[in-house]
Amino acid sequence: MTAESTTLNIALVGSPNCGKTALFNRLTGSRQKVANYAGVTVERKEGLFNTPAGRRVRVLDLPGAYSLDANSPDEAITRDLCRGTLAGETRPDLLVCVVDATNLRLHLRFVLELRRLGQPMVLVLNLMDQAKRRGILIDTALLQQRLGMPVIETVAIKSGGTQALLAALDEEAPAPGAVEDTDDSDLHAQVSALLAEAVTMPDRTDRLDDRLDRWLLHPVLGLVILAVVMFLMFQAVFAWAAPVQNLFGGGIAALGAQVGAWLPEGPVRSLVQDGLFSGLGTVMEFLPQILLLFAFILALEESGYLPRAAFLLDRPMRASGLTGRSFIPLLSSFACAIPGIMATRSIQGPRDRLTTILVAPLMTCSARLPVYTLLISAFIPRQEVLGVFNLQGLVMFALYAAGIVSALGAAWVIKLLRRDDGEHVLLLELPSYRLPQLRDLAIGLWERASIFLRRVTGIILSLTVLLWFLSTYPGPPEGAVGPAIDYSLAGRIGHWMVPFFAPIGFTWQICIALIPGLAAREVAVAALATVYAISASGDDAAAQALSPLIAADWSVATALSLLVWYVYAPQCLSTIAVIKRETNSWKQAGIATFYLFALAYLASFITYQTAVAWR
Ligand SMILES: Nc1nc2c(ncn2[C@@H]2O[C@H](COP(=O)(O)OP(=O)(O)OP(=O)(O)O)[C@@H](O)[C@H]2O)c(=O)[nH]1
Ligand SMILES: [Mg+2]
Repeated sequence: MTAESTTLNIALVGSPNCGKTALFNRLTGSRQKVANYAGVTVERKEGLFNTPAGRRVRVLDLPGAYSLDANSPDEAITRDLCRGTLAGETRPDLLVCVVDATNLRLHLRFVLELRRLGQPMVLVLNLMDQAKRRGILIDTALLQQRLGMPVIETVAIKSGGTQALLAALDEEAPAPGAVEDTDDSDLHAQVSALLAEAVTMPDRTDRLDDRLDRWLLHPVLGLVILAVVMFLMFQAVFAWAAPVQNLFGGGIAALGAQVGAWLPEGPVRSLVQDGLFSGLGTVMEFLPQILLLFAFILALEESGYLPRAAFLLDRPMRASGLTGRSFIPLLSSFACAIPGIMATRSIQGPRDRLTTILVAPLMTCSARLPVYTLLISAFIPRQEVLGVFNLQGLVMFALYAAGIVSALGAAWVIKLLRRDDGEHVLLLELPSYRLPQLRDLAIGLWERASIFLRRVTGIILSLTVLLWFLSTYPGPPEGAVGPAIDYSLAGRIGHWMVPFFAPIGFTWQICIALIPGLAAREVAVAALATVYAISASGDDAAAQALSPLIAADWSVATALSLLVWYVYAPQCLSTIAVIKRETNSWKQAGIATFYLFALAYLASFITYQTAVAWR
């Protein structure tokens, strides 16, 4: 039998945050999400690669688990795969058991537990660079002998850091049962014995991590620092991105005017100018801002700070019926609720998990940024507050805060309505602090930018063109007075929706924009731009920027009401679909849709009526 003739099936198993996904990416050249906290991977991922000797290997990346007693849905995948009971998967030929070499005391226990399964295994000591830097000495030969399996050192983040593993895969896999473990003494005792023999820890205990934690985990100071970090993030997204964004927007508008002037008058020109440049261009402008937000989130994810923030927030969050465990899923929801909702798979308690899923859409996702930014720049004066802050940035922060506070409130209500299934103590592994690598950040941002561009050129483009079509046809009848769009299908739908939305101050143009906004929130902005550009083209042939148009057309009360609407509105069908999938229940998806919609209407109503009465 030659090495090429069969595919070797291997699975990467081990405790959370030991670098399994980093190894997987290095081996297969893929770009699965890697971050410095436990529970990043929640689904199995499959990849293929060839060893230097030409052996074909199929590798599974699995969610991290501390033991085979799974508590959460993601850990159950790992448990079932190792036991060979996972639907649609055969038992792997070789378990590649990965551990964090700086954290052997915690991670070796799982290795010993896995060894009892009696399957062919190799042990991979990852993060060897960190272990060496800290002066941790590991006698791998001795470890190999005591464990009865090959022990390999890797550095998953370095190119060539997996050579030893690749070489090991080229050797014949050990026969099943060869490493059968008969020692049934306490696993903890076994780990201690192994460590005493094979590992020498450095004497120096005062590490940078501990010194940092003294500040960052301080019950009062820690919370203050967390608030400052979050605040800086939002202020930056608004204040720092603005110049780049204006430049970018200006470029798109200038290009639109050029192309428009070059095209002959008629429907094609209207489509290109009103649909593509006004509609899509308005969304494109937000790329710098969205990337800045992601840069912040990515840097936080790699730094190791997030689990600490979760730890700090555990107590305050318990007051509302959540725990610190929900923090990371909720923070991811700032990017998009979909990965946030999927990240809840690492939450143990089913009730905690459901609550987190139901409130995740209240976190302000990046698709809402265009809507917020547009309205804020049109209606909120650019003023300095207290010399350092910018009023527009403050309003943005307030909108994010409103989302967070509402999420906590909603969780509190859900807690009242549902019986608790017991308390869950927060057990979190605090990873080492790490300076985010520029290269990783760049890759992460590139991924984000391409997702955004794919959205823009896919769903947003098609909906914008569709909306342009509906807003243009049918054309006005002979001798019609008033803007042509009033006679179009979209215009009629908008007018037909107005009575329902008038109490919250929405104009018919807003009503039109709400519909395509269901598919992707950014489309609401593109839709408004298209509708206004078409409405304006009668008297003002050159397509205008949206912001001055709405500033002239809407009252401040309407603008505020729309801002508040977007804090709550469940206007994203994909989110509802993911809630259905993750809870496996139409009822929960229905509850989420209904309560978010009701909250949105109520909050907008209060805002609009108060703002009108105020003036
Ligand atoms: N210095 C160093 N960092 C590493 C190494 N391998 C992984 N990392 C970092 O360790 C962190 C965790 O890596 P992941 O690959 O996401 O860990 P995982 O085991 O897949 O984690 P879960 O999916 O949560 O189970 C990330 O911040 C990586 O950049 C390594 O060999 N050296
Ligand atoms: Mg992973």
